[in-house]
Amino acid sequence: MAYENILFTLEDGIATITFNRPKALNALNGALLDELTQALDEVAENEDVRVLILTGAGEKSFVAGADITELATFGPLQAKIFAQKGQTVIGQLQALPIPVIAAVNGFALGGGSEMALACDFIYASENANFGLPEISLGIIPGFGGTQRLPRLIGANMAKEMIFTGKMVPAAEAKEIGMVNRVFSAEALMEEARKTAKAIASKGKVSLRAAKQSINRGLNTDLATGLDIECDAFALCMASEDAKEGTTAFLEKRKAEFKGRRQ
Ligand code: CO8
Repeated sequence: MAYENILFTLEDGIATITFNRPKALNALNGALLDELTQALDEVAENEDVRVLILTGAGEKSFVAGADITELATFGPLQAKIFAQKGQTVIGQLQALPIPVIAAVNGFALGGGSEMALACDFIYASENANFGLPEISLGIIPGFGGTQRLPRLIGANMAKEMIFTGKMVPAAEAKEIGMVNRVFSAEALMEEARKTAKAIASKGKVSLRAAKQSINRGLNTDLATGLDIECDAFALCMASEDAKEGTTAFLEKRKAEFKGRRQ
């Protein structure tokens, strides 16, 4: 379908969703969130998609947060509906069975940081800045920031970011474990695509099992997590991918995964 607030491309199994409101630094309004919901449905339903990359249009911003022009008009009920809409679509993003990379090319503030936090990992450009500035607006993060950030970087670091609302530049975000790698602005998308391509060459079934094991295990105790891993491992062994991967190793050739869902 045609989108107005995002761009959607698919090439060699790698889908890219680009937040596309550069004049408002790609701020998230209701219309954009609705389009993102539809695009994520498209991604989930299309078996050809192996990896998803999220990025922002223009050179300045990934996403500068929720659209404050829209936010400022909300009463409590509208705010709740908007927060639920954001949390639902970000939950949908996190629940995608395929790997998702955030390529953060500039500001990732408020809902922008929260969007990136729901991806599997973050690559950033040197000029990227992360932050949860809601406290300076008299509100708090409402798209999962108070929950996902402490799970990633620890409660104390997350509290410092959320209580001060300060921006954290890319290099520091890498140091505290929020970002995996930092590249020049020019190299960011190429590097994200290179990694996406390497991941896309692996088996779809085992990628899905690994992602689900990690995500479900993070929210449980070790013993339960290990049970989840055992079950996922056993299911993998029933897949064509596992047959191909192990046979290819024994035949001393490169595995060719079909990427079929089973
Ligand atoms: N919403 C709407 N418009 C925005 C936003 C935004 N979040 N951010 C920037 N813009 C607009 C500016 O208004 C400006 O528009 P115009 O040219 O028409 O005046 C344009 O983008 C360019 O911005 P600036 O001129 O301000 O650019 P600078 O380089 O000077 O500054 C900053 C860039 C630092 C990013 C600055 O724009 C800024 O501080 N933006 C706001 C960042 C922010 O506070 N984000 C958090 C929003 S709240 C949030 O995300 C909560 C999520 C959960 C909500 C759930 C509850 C309902």
